[in-house]
Amino acid sequence: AAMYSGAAAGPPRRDFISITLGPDEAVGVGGYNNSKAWRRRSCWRKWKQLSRLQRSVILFLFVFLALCGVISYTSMGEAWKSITNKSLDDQRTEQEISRLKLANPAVLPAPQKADANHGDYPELSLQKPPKLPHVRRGPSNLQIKAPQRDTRLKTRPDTMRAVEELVEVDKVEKTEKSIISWRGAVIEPDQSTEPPSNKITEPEKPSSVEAEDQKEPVPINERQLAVIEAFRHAWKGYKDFAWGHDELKPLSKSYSEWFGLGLTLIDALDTMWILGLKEEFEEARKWVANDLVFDKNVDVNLFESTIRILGGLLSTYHLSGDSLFLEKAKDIGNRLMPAFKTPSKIPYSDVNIGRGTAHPPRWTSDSTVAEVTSIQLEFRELSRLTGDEKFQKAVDQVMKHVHTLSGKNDGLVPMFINTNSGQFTHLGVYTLGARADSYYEYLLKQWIQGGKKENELLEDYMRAIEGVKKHLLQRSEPKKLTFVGELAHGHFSAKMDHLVCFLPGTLALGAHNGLAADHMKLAETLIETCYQMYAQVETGLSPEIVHFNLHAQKGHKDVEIKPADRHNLLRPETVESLFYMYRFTGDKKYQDWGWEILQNFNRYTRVSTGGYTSINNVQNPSNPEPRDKMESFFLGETLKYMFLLFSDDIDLINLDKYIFNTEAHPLPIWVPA
Ligand code: DMJ
Repeated sequence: AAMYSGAAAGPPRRDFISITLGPDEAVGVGGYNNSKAWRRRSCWRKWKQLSRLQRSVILFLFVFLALCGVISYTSMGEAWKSITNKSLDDQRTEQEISRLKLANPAVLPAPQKADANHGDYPELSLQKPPKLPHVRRGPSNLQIKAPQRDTRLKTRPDTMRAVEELVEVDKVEKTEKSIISWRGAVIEPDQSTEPPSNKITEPEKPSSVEAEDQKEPVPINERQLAVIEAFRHAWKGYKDFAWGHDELKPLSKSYSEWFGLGLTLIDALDTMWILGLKEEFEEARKWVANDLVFDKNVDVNLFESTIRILGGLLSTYHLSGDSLFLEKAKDIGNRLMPAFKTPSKIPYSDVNIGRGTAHPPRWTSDSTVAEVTSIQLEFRELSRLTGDEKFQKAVDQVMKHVHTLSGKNDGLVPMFINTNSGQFTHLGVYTLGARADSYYEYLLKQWIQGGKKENELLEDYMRAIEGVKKHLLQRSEPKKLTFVGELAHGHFSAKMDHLVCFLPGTLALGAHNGLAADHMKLAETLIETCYQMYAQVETGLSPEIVHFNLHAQKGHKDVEIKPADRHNLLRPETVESLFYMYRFTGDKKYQDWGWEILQNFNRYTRVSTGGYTSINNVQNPSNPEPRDKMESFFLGETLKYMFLLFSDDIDLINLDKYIFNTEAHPLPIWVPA
């Protein structure tokens, strides 16, 4: 057998070293002995048989090959090492880049130490006003981008055609540019919103921001595009005829003033941010920076200005990271504080924000229960951001006081409370509609905002829902729709305000947060009822109030409408609940119902020259009798909830991280899930 290349049996040639095996050693000849000892001995014998020269050459070759091996191993190793190092360096750079990307989003500064313990309520996680750059956005590749396609929009009465056109444009543009990154909209509250106590006991959670940031952006769909189109149409009217004023009067091409504070503009700020309307947002921001002045001799309603103005500024601050909005929020928050200077600490309904005086309405010293108990999310957040606990103290005191009051009926509250005595007045009337509605909503939402620790709030909420079940639920005929009626001095009334349609969404939110599963069941039946309040009406739009039929009558539907109640103010509650229901169930029927409602708003309330109007008669499709007013909540709430309803991106305002105030302004949950 050849030992070295080129070696063959036969006499050695000069330039070859060959080993010739004797016939007795050839495999297969004689007996085959392949034992290790035999092989070792046999090799040694061969080696001995070699000439000196042959042995030296073999040894030389051995050493030579060994040296080559060592040299080439070292140089390969170096090359390998540098390749590996380079890729590690690259990875690090990418991580740094992504960290930098993440540093830009609306990030709150680390919370300060809270030194006060507020009884049953969680400690304030106070924060110093952050030092933030003027306007902070995600890095260019992540920045929220106003869809270019919008500039090509044409204003057409027929929304479907407009949508088709949009979709066509979208299809073309999808090939031209990257999809808008909604993660890039930085809709992400900072993890550092946790109260300090939690910071100490709980380790920093792995940054979900980082993980989510790497998610594929969810593209905007056709229905969302239709919402953007509707918003831009509404905004056009506001901009052309009511810029800087409270509300647009789209038919008379003018405006109405309530507080004289640019209510629609402020209410719509975070909607523009969420919809990605960057240009509009920037323009509105300029107005806030240059023209929004709170030092005005004007009476404002404490509740309305809290939920719309304070709430709107706080949420816009969180989404954009722009400190301008926090400064403005502090300003209005401070100016509203005189409302709490009452004998009972139950605030007055009205405050003069220029003079620093407050008063109840002229005819009474009562305040509305829903109003004094639905300002808490905003004032508590203001305390957390400013480090000034006075805001939270004032509103927590109201809740604690209401918690102890008598006059409730299985958790259901009357509609009025006296600012002198602190007692409920007009006892015996219980509703989940006007004047009581958001009391129930804010019990649950404060509990969630504060990290589910404030037991009194939860107790009051759970008891109230039991009260609703016991006293206010009935079923209509013929469709057997479950609805929430009213109780007046022991008498049940089958009347339900459209306002009550916030309830399915709130119940679903509670169930999502671990409360009774039957709350979700109830939510499902109630949202069906709210939808029927639209579907059973000629225009497909709900009236302000309906009365349900308790007895089947030939030719009668479940829903009856009184002449005085047949207006529609472009309210959000049903769409709001549809949004929650879709988020928590994924059932597309909720999106379809919302889509029907949007189309009917476009059919009956859209004004061709810009804007949408409330209408007087939802029962008359040929003349719905436009009222000539676009409420600020149409932009602040209705269109925002529509856009969120149609989205399949659960991180577009993640409900485990944000809590919506009653005007649809998202505020961070202090201890996000
Ligand atoms: C809004 O101002 C708020 O949603 C409030 O809670 C009820 N009324 C309007 C919308 O209908």
